[in-house]
Amino acid sequence: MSTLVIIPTYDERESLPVTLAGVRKHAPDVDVLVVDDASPDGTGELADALAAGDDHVHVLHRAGKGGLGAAYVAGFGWGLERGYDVLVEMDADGSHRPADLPRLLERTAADDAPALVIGSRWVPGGSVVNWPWRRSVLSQGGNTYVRLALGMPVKDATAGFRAYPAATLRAIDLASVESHGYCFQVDMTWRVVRDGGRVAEVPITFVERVAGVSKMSRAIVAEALTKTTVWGLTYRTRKARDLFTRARG
Ligand SMILES: Nc1nc2c(ncn2[C@@H]2O[C@H](COP(=O)(O)OP(=O)(O)OP(=O)(O)O)[C@@H](O)[C@H]2O)c(=O)[nH]1
Ligand SMILES: [Mg+2]
Repeated sequence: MSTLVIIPTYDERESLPVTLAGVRKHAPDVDVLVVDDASPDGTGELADALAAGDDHVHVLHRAGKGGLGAAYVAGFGWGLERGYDVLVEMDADGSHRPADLPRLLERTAADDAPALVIGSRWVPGGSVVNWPWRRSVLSQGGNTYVRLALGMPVKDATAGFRAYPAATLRAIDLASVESHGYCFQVDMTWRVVRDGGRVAEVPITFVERVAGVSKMSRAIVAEALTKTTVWGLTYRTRKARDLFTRARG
């Protein structure tokens, strides 16, 4: 089975080489695609230099900062065109441990493989290292809200370490995915669940970045909150309307 690990980067000069080396060590057979949005700190050029010395590493350059979601959609397109069987999302900043990657891939390769495998912080066995309590509360509170608003049985829908069988991504109209930050992860999860896809959560240890700057912002949290609420209300209204129509008809 051929696997592509997609790593979006924006100013990750310090972290990227460490993450890349970790992936190559723990999953030597997989290919890696770095999707760089013209990082001002030169991460794109660094990625090119690393790719020049390793056939398993590729780089996709984009013109400017377009958000995590757009970077992944471009990376998915690149990977699907080339026929990869499994496409993995992974941060460059060290938060997603390459050591956890083989367990994620194992679950994806199983006979009864689900439509999506999430590396989850909020299932038994999962954890977060070095987060201030505020970040923890935000993530757990956000995920509880997502679960209730969308009625989706997923503990960590905002998680960014995940593996998709190609068939799952082919069934999604990727061009219509407009979400940017964490919201992109919720959006994708919701699309899988709405289409009847099964989601599995594998516990991971999430480690707060030690170098570089977080791209998390108030705008990203607001986007996730607003869109989740709208999706939940739209879905419930539609379901209620269907029930009503059926009862009358
Ligand atoms: N190509 C691209 N990558 C991005 C963009 N925004 C964030 N990233 C990358 O996406 C990954 C996750 O971003 P982070 O800054 O770690 O954001 P986060 O993980 O939500 O926030 P923290 O938990 O605070 O680290 C990192 O590898 C970033 O470099 C973007 O606009 N374009
Ligand atoms: Mg991060």
